Amino acid sequence: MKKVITYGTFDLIHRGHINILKRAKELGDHLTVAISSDEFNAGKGKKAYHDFEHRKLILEAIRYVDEVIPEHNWEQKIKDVQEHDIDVFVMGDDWEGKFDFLKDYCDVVYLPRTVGISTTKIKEDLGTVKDG
Ligand code: C2G
Repeated sequence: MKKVITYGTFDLIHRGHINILKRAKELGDHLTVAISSDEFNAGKGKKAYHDFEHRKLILEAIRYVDEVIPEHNWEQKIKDVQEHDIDVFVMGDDWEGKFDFLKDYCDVVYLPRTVGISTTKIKEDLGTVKDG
């Protein structure tokens, strides 16, 4: 079984998230999503609208997602790849090159971002405060 993993906040789920989850799943047979904890998000300077449990609930309902695990820090990726027997690591290409250190442990694939949509754009369009 070919296992794929991807990481993210996945707040206010939109077609950009769905596209990358769909395409990540197409690269294997099983997709694990590591979803950022609220504390880790604070470290990324992000405040998600939906808290961790709510974002996890939504991700688990998406047909392309087989397993959801928490992302607590930047350092856990190698351990996650080893412990979950991951073959392919996938991220949007806004992260191009940032996770190449994982090439010693699995395939690393950066996929083009979906243009024209983002959680920040949704918040701005709704007139809530921009969260950076
Ligand atoms: N994404 C995309 N197209 C968009 C928006 C997001 O392809 N229009 C992708 C991002 O490239 C990322 C995933 O969707 O691969 C999740 O995006 P975010 O929830 O914004 O996650 P991020 O803040 O990039 O956190 O350790 C990695 C971090 O947790 C990634």
